[in-house]
Amino acid sequence: MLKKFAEKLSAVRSATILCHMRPDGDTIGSALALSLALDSLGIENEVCCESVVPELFVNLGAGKIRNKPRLDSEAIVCVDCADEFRLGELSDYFLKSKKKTFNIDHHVSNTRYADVNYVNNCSANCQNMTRLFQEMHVEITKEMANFLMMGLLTDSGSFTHSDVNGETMRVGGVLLDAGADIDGLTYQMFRRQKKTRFLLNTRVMNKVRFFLDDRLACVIVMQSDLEAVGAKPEMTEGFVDFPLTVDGVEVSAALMEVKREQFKVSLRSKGEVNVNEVASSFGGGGHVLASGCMLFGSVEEVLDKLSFAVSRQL
Ligand SMILES: [Mn+2]
Repeated sequence: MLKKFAEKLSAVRSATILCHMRPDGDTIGSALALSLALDSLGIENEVCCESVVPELFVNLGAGKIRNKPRLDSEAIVCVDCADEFRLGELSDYFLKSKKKTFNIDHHVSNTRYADVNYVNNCSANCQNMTRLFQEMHVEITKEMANFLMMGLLTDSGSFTHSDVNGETMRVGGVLLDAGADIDGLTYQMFRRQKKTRFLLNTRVMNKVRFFLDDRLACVIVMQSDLEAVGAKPEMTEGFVDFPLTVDGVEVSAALMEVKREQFKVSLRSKGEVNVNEVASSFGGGGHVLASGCMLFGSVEEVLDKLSFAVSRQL
């Protein structure tokens, strides 16, 4: 199946590579490595994503990603994208095009929406990309290895998630042999932050509230907290994970004041509580272990609603 995919992709003269909306390291890494692979085969290409690419990835080489396709290409290749609607604004472009379409992905839920599909459930789509390049007899350069490792580190939680297996490590080995700088990437991706984010973190972690016999922990970020240290809302990314490390805490919530009496709530669970159910009861949703919703009212009202909803799942 990968062989067929490789043969058909090698035969196109030009391609538009599409990332999913709100891109992560896996879709970006897959797309940029593929772009270089196609370059080496003399296949003209471009990489597009409907969303603004996070600064972190721009610093790691994602600056060439466009919002809209410009190339009159023969094919479209979607990477790390379970269905065409994950393309966001670009799903229209995909659905209306008469081009030959390709889909290479690792999600179990993938709907095989393209003309040519390669879906293999594994830790990260960059794993599939690595095997694809080998199948296409493309040499994996150091630059490509770094993009692929970026995806692997992102989706495997730096090789710590439960779906990591021997094959994940073997692909990791291929990329290290090709020159991937795992140390440098880890630093850039996970070990550095702006001083304002650090100050915001220490400030809000000082005020974490515990409920339900310490089984629910809530981080609360008010607009006034952001103003006090000069931080931006997106800097709260990852805050919700920290209280979950506390022994006994089953659910961690991060409440972000969007405006007066409106909070964006992120939820994480250790496993006992299905936070998708909690979020759904407020019109939100997500996954069993990670989800989100919007809540309205004063902080105390929102905390009340939330702890009641969690208590019903405990
Ligand atoms: Mn992925």
